[in-house]
Amino acid sequence: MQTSHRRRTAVLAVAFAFAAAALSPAAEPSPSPAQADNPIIQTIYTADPAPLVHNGRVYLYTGHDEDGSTWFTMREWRVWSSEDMVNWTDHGSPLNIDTFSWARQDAWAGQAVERNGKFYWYVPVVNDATGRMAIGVAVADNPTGPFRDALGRPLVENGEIDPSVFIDTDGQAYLYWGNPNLWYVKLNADMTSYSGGVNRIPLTTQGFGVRPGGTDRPTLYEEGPWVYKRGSLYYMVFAAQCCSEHIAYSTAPGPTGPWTYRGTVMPTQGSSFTNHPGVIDYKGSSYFFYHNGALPGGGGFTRSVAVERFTYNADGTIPIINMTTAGPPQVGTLNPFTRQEAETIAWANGVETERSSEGGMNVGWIENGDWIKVEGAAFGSGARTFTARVASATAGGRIEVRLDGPNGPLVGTCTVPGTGGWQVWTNVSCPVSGATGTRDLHLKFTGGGGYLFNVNSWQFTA
Ligand SMILES: [Ca+2]
Ligand SMILES: [Ca+2]
Repeated sequence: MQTSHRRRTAVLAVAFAFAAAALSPAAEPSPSPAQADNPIIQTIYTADPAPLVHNGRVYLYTGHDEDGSTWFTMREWRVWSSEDMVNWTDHGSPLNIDTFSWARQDAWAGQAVERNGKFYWYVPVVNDATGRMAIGVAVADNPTGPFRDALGRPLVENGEIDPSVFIDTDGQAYLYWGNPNLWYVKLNADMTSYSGGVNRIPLTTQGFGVRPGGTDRPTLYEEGPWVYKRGSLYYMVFAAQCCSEHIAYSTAPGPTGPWTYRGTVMPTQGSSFTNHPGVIDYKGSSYFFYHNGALPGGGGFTRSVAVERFTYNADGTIPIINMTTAGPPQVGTLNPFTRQEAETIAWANGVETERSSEGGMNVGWIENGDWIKVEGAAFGSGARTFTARVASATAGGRIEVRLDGPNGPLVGTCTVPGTGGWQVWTNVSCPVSGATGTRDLHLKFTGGGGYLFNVNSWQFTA
Protein backbone atom coordinates (compact mmCIF):
# COMPACT_ATOMS: atom_id res chain seq x y z
CA MET A 1 0.00 0.00 0.00
CA GLN A 2 2.49 2.55 -1.24
CA THR A 3 -0.11 5.28 -1.40
CA SER A 4 -1.04 4.71 2.19
CA HIS A 5 2.56 4.86 3.41
CA ARG A 6 3.10 8.22 1.81
CA ARG A 7 -0.18 9.34 3.26
CA ARG A 8 0.88 8.25 6.72
CA THR A 9 3.96 10.50 6.65
CA ALA A 10 1.81 13.43 5.56
CA VAL A 11 -0.16 13.53 8.78
CA LEU A 12 -1.57 16.98 8.15
CA ALA A 13 -2.77 16.22 4.63
CA VAL A 14 -6.27 15.47 5.78
CA ALA A 15 -7.93 15.93 2.40
CA PHE A 16 -5.38 13.61 0.81
CA ALA A 17 -6.06 11.10 3.56
CA PHE A 18 -9.75 11.02 2.78
CA ALA A 19 -9.04 10.63 -0.94
CA ALA A 20 -6.63 7.75 -0.35
CA ALA A 21 -8.97 6.07 2.08
CA ALA A 22 -11.55 5.89 -0.68
CA LEU A 23 -9.10 3.79 -2.69
CA SER A 24 -8.53 1.34 0.13
CA PRO A 25 -9.81 -2.10 -0.93
CA ALA A 26 -11.24 -3.15 2.40
CA ALA A 27 -12.10 0.26 3.78
CA GLU A 28 -15.83 -0.18 3.57
CA PRO A 29 -16.71 -3.84 3.12
CA SER A 30 -20.33 -4.70 3.50
CA PRO A 31 -21.29 -6.71 6.58
CA SER A 32 -20.11 -10.27 6.14
CA PRO A 33 -21.75 -13.52 7.18
CA ALA A 34 -20.59 -14.53 10.64
CA GLN A 35 -18.58 -17.50 9.44
CA ALA A 36 -17.19 -16.06 6.21
CA ASP A 37 -13.47 -16.75 5.92
CA ASN A 38 -13.18 -16.41 2.12
CA PRO A 39 -11.45 -14.56 0.64
CA ILE A 40 -8.79 -15.22 3.23
CA ILE A 41 -7.08 -11.81 2.94
CA GLN A 42 -9.15 -8.63 3.22
CA THR A 43 -6.48 -5.95 3.74
CA ILE A 44 -5.27 -5.95 0.12
CA TYR A 45 -6.10 -7.68 -3.15
CA THR A 46 -4.16 -10.92 -3.62
CA ALA A 47 -3.85 -13.33 -6.57
CA ASP A 48 -2.19 -16.51 -7.82
CA PRO A 49 -1.93 -18.53 -4.60
CA ALA A 50 1.05 -20.85 -4.06
CA PRO A 51 0.82 -22.67 -0.71
CA LEU A 52 3.79 -24.44 0.91
CA VAL A 53 3.68 -26.62 4.02
CA HIS A 54 6.82 -26.29 6.16
CA ASN A 55 7.40 -27.30 9.77
CA GLY A 56 3.72 -27.71 10.56
CA ARG A 57 2.67 -24.36 9.10
CA VAL A 58 1.14 -23.32 5.78
CA TYR A 59 2.99 -20.53 4.00
CA LEU A 60 1.02 -18.85 1.27
CA TYR A 61 2.84 -16.98 -1.50
CA THR A 62 0.71 -14.60 -3.56
CA GLY A 63 0.80 -11.73 -5.95
CA HIS A 64 -0.70 -8.34 -5.12
CA ASP A 65 -3.15 -6.59 -7.42
CA GLU A 66 -2.80 -2.86 -6.88
CA ASP A 67 -5.95 -1.02 -5.84
CA GLY A 68 -8.08 0.14 -8.73
CA SER A 69 -6.12 -1.89 -11.31
CA THR A 70 -7.47 -2.07 -14.86
CA TRP A 71 -4.71 -4.47 -15.97
CA PHE A 72 -2.50 -7.01 -14.15
CA THR A 73 -0.72 -4.19 -12.35
CA MET A 74 1.48 -6.08 -9.90
CA ARG A 75 4.76 -4.86 -8.40
CA GLU A 76 5.41 -7.18 -5.47
CA TRP A 77 4.74 -10.60 -4.03
CA ARG A 78 3.40 -11.25 -0.54
CA VAL A 79 3.69 -13.99 2.09
CA TRP A 80 1.09 -15.13 4.63
CA SER A 81 1.02 -18.09 6.99
CA SER A 82 -1.40 -20.06 9.11
CA GLU A 83 -1.42 -23.05 11.41
CA ASP A 84 -5.19 -23.45 11.48
CA MET A 85 -6.33 -22.53 7.91
CA VAL A 86 -8.56 -19.67 9.13
CA ASN A 87 -6.32 -17.20 10.99
CA TRP A 88 -3.65 -15.90 8.59
CA THR A 89 -0.55 -13.94 9.61
CA ASP A 90 0.60 -11.16 7.27
CA HIS A 91 4.36 -11.34 6.61
CA GLY A 92 4.39 -8.43 4.19
CA SER A 93 6.33 -8.32 0.93
CA PRO A 94 9.78 -9.96 1.02
CA LEU A 95 10.13 -9.94 -2.78
CA ASN A 96 9.32 -7.37 -5.44
CA ILE A 97 10.25 -6.33 -8.96
CA ASP A 98 13.23 -4.32 -7.70
CA THR A 99 14.72 -7.50 -6.15
CA PHE A 100 15.61 -8.45 -9.72
CA SER A 101 17.86 -5.72 -11.14
CA TRP A 102 17.17 -7.03 -14.65
CA ALA A 103 13.38 -7.03 -14.32
CA ARG A 104 11.13 -4.30 -15.65
CA GLN A 105 7.60 -5.09 -14.44
CA ASP A 106 4.86 -7.69 -13.94
CA ALA A 107 5.23 -9.50 -10.60
CA TRP A 108 2.98 -12.32 -11.72
CA ALA A 109 2.25 -15.89 -10.63
CA GLY A 110 5.05 -17.89 -8.98
CA GLN A 111 5.68 -20.70 -6.55
CA ALA A 112 8.13 -21.30 -3.68
CA VAL A 113 9.66 -24.56 -2.46
CA GLU A 114 12.07 -25.60 0.29
CA ARG A 115 15.26 -27.59 -0.31
CA ASN A 116 18.09 -28.23 2.17
CA GLY A 117 16.94 -25.42 4.44
CA LYS A 118 16.71 -22.79 1.72
CA PHE A 119 13.58 -21.43 0.08
CA TYR A 120 13.45 -20.91 -3.67
CA TRP A 121 10.76 -18.73 -5.19
CA TYR A 122 10.27 -18.95 -8.96
CA VAL A 123 8.51 -15.99 -10.51
CA PRO A 124 7.79 -14.58 -13.97
CA VAL A 125 8.77 -11.00 -14.75
CA VAL A 126 9.49 -8.94 -17.84
CA ASN A 127 13.20 -9.05 -18.67
CA ASP A 128 14.14 -5.41 -19.27
CA ALA A 129 16.80 -6.35 -21.83
CA THR A 130 14.47 -8.32 -24.09
CA GLY A 131 10.99 -7.08 -23.20
CA ARG A 132 9.91 -10.70 -22.85
CA MET A 133 8.58 -12.65 -19.90
CA ALA A 134 11.31 -14.63 -18.16
CA ILE A 135 11.47 -16.83 -15.07
CA GLY A 136 13.60 -15.55 -12.19
CA VAL A 137 14.48 -17.38 -8.98
CA ALA A 138 14.86 -15.78 -5.57
CA VAL A 139 16.33 -17.48 -2.51
CA ALA A 140 15.96 -17.01 1.24
CA ASP A 141 17.02 -18.69 4.47
CA ASN A 142 13.50 -18.89 5.84
CA PRO A 143 10.02 -19.06 4.31
CA THR A 144 9.15 -15.43 4.99
CA GLY A 145 12.34 -14.06 3.49
CA PRO A 146 13.79 -11.60 2.82
CA PHE A 147 14.43 -13.07 -0.63
CA ARG A 148 17.36 -12.11 -2.85
CA ASP A 149 17.94 -12.70 -6.55
CA ALA A 150 19.76 -16.06 -6.74
CA LEU A 151 21.30 -15.52 -10.18
CA GLY A 152 21.32 -11.86 -11.18
CA ARG A 153 19.72 -12.92 -14.48
CA PRO A 154 16.77 -15.04 -15.61
CA LEU A 155 16.87 -18.76 -14.88
CA VAL A 156 15.12 -19.42 -18.18
CA GLU A 157 13.40 -17.22 -20.73
CA ASN A 158 11.08 -18.02 -23.61
CA GLY A 159 8.41 -15.36 -23.24
CA GLU A 160 6.05 -17.58 -21.23
CA ILE A 161 4.83 -17.45 -17.63
CA ASP A 162 3.47 -19.23 -14.54
CA PRO A 163 6.29 -21.35 -13.08
CA SER A 164 5.38 -24.34 -10.91
CA VAL A 165 8.18 -26.14 -9.05
CA PHE A 166 8.04 -29.79 -7.95
CA ILE A 167 10.62 -31.98 -6.22
CA ASP A 168 10.01 -35.68 -6.87
CA THR A 169 10.48 -38.35 -4.22
CA ASP A 170 13.76 -39.36 -5.85
CA GLY A 171 15.08 -35.83 -5.33
CA GLN A 172 14.87 -34.71 -8.96
CA ALA A 173 13.30 -31.26 -9.19
CA TYR A 174 11.26 -29.96 -12.11
CA LEU A 175 10.12 -26.52 -13.14
CA TYR A 176 7.00 -26.36 -15.31
CA TRP A 177 5.55 -23.24 -16.89
CA GLY A 178 3.80 -21.92 -19.93
CA ASN A 179 1.06 -19.98 -21.71
CA PRO A 180 0.15 -20.84 -24.45
CA ASN A 181 2.57 -23.79 -24.50
CA LEU A 182 3.61 -26.05 -21.63
CA TRP A 183 7.30 -26.48 -20.79
CA TYR A 184 9.56 -28.06 -18.21
CA VAL A 185 13.21 -28.21 -17.25
CA LYS A 186 14.94 -30.63 -14.90
CA LEU A 187 16.40 -28.47 -12.17
CA ASN A 188 19.82 -29.37 -10.80
CA ALA A 189 20.25 -29.98 -7.08
CA ASP A 190 21.26 -26.31 -6.62
CA MET A 191 17.70 -25.37 -7.74
CA THR A 192 19.12 -22.44 -9.70
CA SER A 193 20.31 -24.20 -12.86
CA TYR A 194 18.99 -26.97 -15.08
CA SER A 195 20.15 -29.80 -17.31
CA GLY A 196 18.73 -31.45 -20.39
CA GLY A 197 17.47 -28.35 -22.15
CA VAL A 198 14.03 -26.82 -22.26
CA ASN A 199 11.41 -29.48 -22.95
CA ARG A 200 7.98 -28.99 -24.45
CA ILE A 201 5.09 -31.09 -23.19
CA PRO A 202 2.85 -32.09 -26.10
CA LEU A 203 -0.56 -30.44 -25.69
CA THR A 204 -2.70 -33.28 -26.99
CA THR A 205 -6.43 -33.53 -26.46
CA GLN A 206 -5.83 -36.95 -24.85
CA GLY A 207 -3.59 -35.24 -22.33
CA PHE A 208 -5.37 -31.94 -21.76
CA GLY A 209 -8.94 -32.22 -23.02
CA VAL A 210 -10.80 -30.70 -25.94
CA ARG A 211 -11.44 -26.96 -25.96
CA PRO A 212 -14.92 -26.22 -27.29
CA GLY A 213 -14.46 -24.19 -30.45
CA GLY A 214 -10.72 -24.26 -29.93
CA THR A 215 -8.72 -23.54 -33.05
CA ASP A 216 -5.56 -21.71 -32.00
CA ARG A 217 -5.56 -23.74 -28.81
CA PRO A 218 -7.18 -27.14 -29.36
CA THR A 219 -6.82 -28.31 -25.74
CA LEU A 220 -8.22 -26.93 -22.51
CA TYR A 221 -4.76 -26.04 -21.20
CA GLU A 222 -4.39 -22.29 -20.83
CA GLU A 223 -1.85 -21.48 -18.09
CA GLY A 224 -1.01 -21.81 -14.41
CA PRO A 225 0.22 -25.41 -14.07
CA TRP A 226 0.47 -26.81 -10.54
CA VAL A 227 2.31 -30.14 -10.39
CA TYR A 228 2.51 -32.56 -7.46
CA LYS A 229 2.60 -36.25 -6.64
CA ARG A 230 0.21 -38.26 -4.50
CA GLY A 231 1.11 -41.89 -3.96
CA SER A 232 2.49 -42.99 -7.31
CA LEU A 233 0.29 -40.65 -9.36
CA TYR A 234 1.44 -37.28 -10.74
CA TYR A 235 -1.09 -34.46 -11.00
CA MET A 236 -1.06 -31.38 -13.16
CA VAL A 237 -3.82 -28.97 -12.19
CA PHE A 238 -4.16 -25.97 -14.51
CA ALA A 239 -6.23 -22.99 -15.55
CA ALA A 240 -8.38 -24.06 -18.50
CA GLN A 241 -10.23 -22.54 -21.42
CA CYS A 242 -9.72 -18.81 -21.26
CA CYS A 243 -11.80 -16.67 -20.74
CA SER A 244 -13.36 -16.97 -18.20
CA GLU A 245 -11.10 -19.73 -16.96
CA HIS A 246 -12.02 -22.79 -14.98
CA ILE A 247 -9.65 -25.22 -13.29
CA ALA A 248 -9.03 -28.67 -14.76
CA TYR A 249 -6.45 -31.39 -14.28
CA SER A 250 -4.53 -34.24 -15.84
CA THR A 251 -2.59 -37.14 -14.34
CA ALA A 252 0.44 -39.17 -15.40
CA PRO A 253 2.51 -42.14 -14.22
CA GLY A 254 5.65 -39.98 -14.21
CA PRO A 255 6.66 -36.31 -13.85
CA THR A 256 7.08 -35.85 -17.59
CA GLY A 257 3.94 -37.70 -18.66
CA PRO A 258 2.32 -39.10 -20.60
CA TRP A 259 -0.57 -36.98 -19.33
CA THR A 260 -4.21 -38.04 -19.35
CA TYR A 261 -6.97 -35.45 -19.06
CA ARG A 262 -9.15 -36.09 -15.98
CA GLY A 263 -11.77 -33.34 -15.89
CA THR A 264 -12.86 -30.18 -14.12
CA VAL A 265 -11.71 -29.31 -10.62
CA MET A 266 -13.39 -25.92 -10.18
CA PRO A 267 -16.02 -24.62 -12.62
CA THR A 268 -15.98 -21.04 -13.88
CA GLN A 269 -17.19 -19.05 -10.88
CA GLY A 270 -16.44 -15.95 -8.87
CA SER A 271 -16.26 -12.77 -11.03
CA SER A 272 -12.60 -13.05 -12.01
CA PHE A 273 -11.92 -14.14 -15.60
CA THR A 274 -8.71 -15.84 -14.48
CA ASN A 275 -8.13 -18.46 -11.83
CA HIS A 276 -5.00 -20.13 -10.46
CA PRO A 277 -4.71 -23.43 -8.55
CA GLY A 278 -2.63 -24.39 -5.52
CA VAL A 279 -3.04 -27.77 -3.85
CA ILE A 280 -1.65 -29.06 -0.53
CA ASP A 281 -2.22 -31.67 2.14
CA TYR A 282 -2.04 -30.26 5.67
CA LYS A 283 -2.77 -31.83 9.06
CA GLY A 284 -4.67 -34.73 7.51
CA SER A 285 -6.84 -32.80 5.03
CA SER A 286 -6.46 -31.65 1.44
CA TYR A 287 -6.90 -28.00 0.45
CA PHE A 288 -7.47 -26.24 -2.86
CA PHE A 289 -6.41 -22.60 -3.15
CA TYR A 290 -7.73 -20.35 -5.94
CA HIS A 291 -8.66 -16.73 -6.54
CA ASN A 292 -11.79 -14.78 -7.40
CA GLY A 293 -13.14 -11.23 -7.33
CA ALA A 294 -15.12 -11.52 -4.12
CA LEU A 295 -13.85 -8.52 -2.11
CA PRO A 296 -15.61 -5.17 -2.44
CA GLY A 297 -14.23 -3.55 -5.60
CA GLY A 298 -13.03 -6.95 -6.76
CA GLY A 299 -12.89 -8.25 -10.32
CA GLY A 300 -10.55 -9.62 -12.93
CA PHE A 301 -7.72 -7.23 -12.02
CA THR A 302 -8.54 -6.89 -8.32
CA ARG A 303 -8.56 -10.50 -7.20
CA SER A 304 -8.52 -12.25 -3.86
CA VAL A 305 -7.17 -15.63 -2.78
CA ALA A 306 -9.55 -18.15 -1.22
CA VAL A 307 -9.33 -21.78 -0.09
CA GLU A 308 -11.56 -24.85 0.20
CA ARG A 309 -11.05 -28.17 1.94
CA PHE A 310 -11.69 -31.26 -0.19
CA THR A 311 -11.36 -35.05 -0.12
CA TYR A 312 -9.92 -37.08 -2.99
CA ASN A 313 -12.15 -39.80 -4.36
CA ALA A 314 -11.08 -43.35 -3.51
CA ASP A 315 -9.59 -43.80 -6.98
CA GLY A 316 -7.43 -40.68 -6.57
CA THR A 317 -9.55 -38.43 -8.75
CA ILE A 318 -10.34 -34.89 -7.58
CA PRO A 319 -13.98 -34.02 -6.90
CA ILE A 320 -15.63 -30.88 -8.26
CA ILE A 321 -14.78 -28.07 -5.84
CA ASN A 322 -17.03 -25.01 -5.67
CA MET A 323 -16.14 -21.56 -4.36
CA THR A 324 -17.66 -20.77 -0.98
CA THR A 325 -17.66 -17.78 1.35
CA ALA A 326 -17.35 -20.02 4.43
CA GLY A 327 -14.03 -21.65 3.50
CA PRO A 328 -12.61 -24.58 5.46
CA PRO A 329 -13.24 -25.27 9.15
CA GLN A 330 -10.57 -24.24 11.62
CA VAL A 331 -7.93 -26.88 12.36
CA GLY A 332 -7.56 -26.81 16.14
CA THR A 333 -7.78 -23.54 18.06
CA LEU A 334 -5.76 -20.37 18.59
CA ASN A 335 -3.99 -19.87 21.93
CA PRO A 336 -4.84 -16.38 23.23
CA PHE A 337 -2.43 -16.77 26.18
CA THR A 338 0.67 -16.54 24.00
CA ARG A 339 1.76 -13.45 22.06
CA GLN A 340 -0.34 -13.20 18.93
CA GLU A 341 0.46 -10.80 16.14
CA ALA A 342 -2.27 -8.24 15.50
CA GLU A 343 -1.79 -9.07 11.84
CA THR A 344 -2.96 -12.65 12.49
CA ILE A 345 -6.50 -12.27 11.21
CA ALA A 346 -9.48 -14.38 10.18
CA TRP A 347 -11.44 -11.37 8.90
CA ALA A 348 -10.45 -7.70 8.82
CA ASN A 349 -12.94 -4.89 8.53
CA GLY A 350 -11.50 -1.46 7.64
CA VAL A 351 -7.85 -1.94 8.59
CA GLU A 352 -4.65 -2.38 6.62
CA THR A 353 -1.14 -3.50 7.55
CA GLU A 354 2.38 -2.09 7.25
CA ARG A 355 5.94 -2.93 8.29
CA SER A 356 6.50 -2.45 12.02
CA SER A 357 9.60 -0.81 13.47
CA GLU A 358 9.65 -3.74 15.91
CA GLY A 359 9.86 -6.33 13.12
CA GLY A 360 7.13 -8.06 11.18
CA MET A 361 3.97 -6.16 10.46
CA ASN A 362 1.42 -4.13 12.42
CA VAL A 363 -2.21 -3.28 11.89
CA GLY A 364 -2.91 0.35 11.02
CA TRP A 365 -5.35 2.73 9.37
CA ILE A 366 -7.64 2.04 12.29
CA GLU A 367 -10.73 4.24 12.38
CA ASN A 368 -13.75 4.32 14.65
CA GLY A 369 -15.77 1.14 14.19
CA ASP A 370 -13.10 -0.93 12.42
CA TRP A 371 -12.60 -4.45 13.73
CA ILE A 372 -10.61 -7.66 13.43
CA LYS A 373 -11.93 -11.19 13.88
CA VAL A 374 -9.65 -13.88 15.28
CA GLU A 375 -11.37 -17.23 14.98
CA GLY A 376 -11.54 -19.94 17.61
CA ALA A 377 -9.55 -18.47 20.50
CA ALA A 378 -9.41 -21.08 23.27
CA PHE A 379 -9.98 -19.17 26.53
CA GLY A 380 -10.65 -22.33 28.53
CA SER A 381 -11.77 -21.49 32.06
CA GLY A 382 -11.28 -17.79 31.43
CA ALA A 383 -9.03 -14.82 30.74
CA ARG A 384 -8.22 -12.17 33.36
CA THR A 385 -6.44 -9.44 31.44
CA PHE A 386 -5.83 -8.29 27.86
CA THR A 387 -2.62 -6.58 26.81
CA ALA A 388 -1.97 -4.97 23.44
CA ARG A 389 1.14 -3.35 22.00
CA VAL A 390 0.01 -0.07 20.50
CA ALA A 391 1.22 3.21 19.02
CA SER A 392 -0.55 6.43 18.11
CA ALA A 393 0.55 9.74 16.64
CA THR A 394 -2.87 11.15 17.46
CA ALA A 395 -5.01 10.84 20.59
CA GLY A 396 -5.46 7.06 20.54
CA GLY A 397 -8.83 5.50 21.27
CA ARG A 398 -10.15 2.24 22.69
CA ILE A 399 -9.91 -1.48 21.98
CA GLU A 400 -13.16 -3.21 22.77
CA VAL A 401 -12.61 -6.92 23.41
CA ARG A 402 -15.72 -8.67 22.14
CA LEU A 403 -16.73 -12.29 21.56
CA ASP A 404 -18.71 -14.03 18.80
CA GLY A 405 -19.17 -10.95 16.62
CA PRO A 406 -18.13 -7.28 16.26
CA ASN A 407 -21.18 -6.35 18.33
CA GLY A 408 -21.07 -9.45 20.53
CA PRO A 409 -20.56 -9.58 24.32
CA LEU A 410 -18.08 -6.93 25.56
CA VAL A 411 -15.60 -8.57 27.94
CA GLY A 412 -13.04 -5.78 28.30
CA THR A 413 -12.06 -2.31 27.10
CA CYS A 414 -8.50 -1.01 26.87
CA THR A 415 -7.79 2.69 26.48
CA VAL A 416 -5.00 3.53 24.04
CA PRO A 417 -3.18 6.84 24.65
CA GLY A 418 -1.30 8.95 22.19
CA THR A 419 2.32 7.73 22.19
CA GLY A 420 3.91 10.46 20.08
CA GLY A 421 4.22 8.44 16.87
CA TRP A 422 2.76 5.72 14.73
CA GLN A 423 5.80 3.53 15.50
CA VAL A 424 6.32 4.59 19.13
CA TRP A 425 5.13 1.48 20.90
CA THR A 426 3.79 0.88 24.38
CA ASN A 427 1.71 -1.77 26.14
CA VAL A 428 -1.82 -1.14 27.37
CA SER A 429 -3.68 -3.60 29.59
CA CYS A 430 -7.21 -3.93 30.88
CA PRO A 431 -9.21 -6.44 32.94
CA VAL A 432 -11.28 -9.06 31.13
CA SER A 433 -14.37 -10.76 32.46
CA GLY A 434 -16.52 -13.44 30.84
CA ALA A 435 -14.07 -14.70 28.20
CA THR A 436 -14.40 -18.45 28.56
CA GLY A 437 -14.46 -21.42 26.23
CA THR A 438 -13.48 -21.35 22.57
CA ARG A 439 -14.85 -18.19 20.98
CA ASP A 440 -14.35 -15.96 17.96
CA LEU A 441 -12.44 -12.99 19.39
CA HIS A 442 -13.30 -9.60 17.92
CA LEU A 443 -11.11 -6.56 18.57
CA LYS A 444 -13.27 -3.56 17.82
CA PHE A 445 -11.60 -0.17 17.61
CA THR A 446 -13.41 2.97 18.73
CA GLY A 447 -12.56 6.63 19.22
CA GLY A 448 -12.82 9.98 17.54
CA GLY A 449 -12.27 10.96 13.91
CA GLY A 450 -9.36 10.06 11.68
CA TYR A 451 -6.76 7.41 12.34
CA LEU A 452 -6.72 6.32 15.97
CA PHE A 453 -3.75 4.02 16.67
CA ASN A 454 -1.77 1.02 15.45
CA VAL A 455 -1.65 -2.46 17.03
CA ASN A 456 1.41 -4.71 16.75
CA SER A 457 0.49 -7.70 18.96
CA TRP A 458 -1.75 -8.78 21.83
CA GLN A 459 -2.01 -11.41 24.55
CA PHE A 460 -4.38 -12.46 27.31
CA THR A 461 -3.47 -13.75 30.73
CA ALA A 462 -5.33 -16.67 32.24
CA1 LIG B 1 -9.76 2.14 8.42
CA1 LIG C 1 3.03 -7.60 14.61
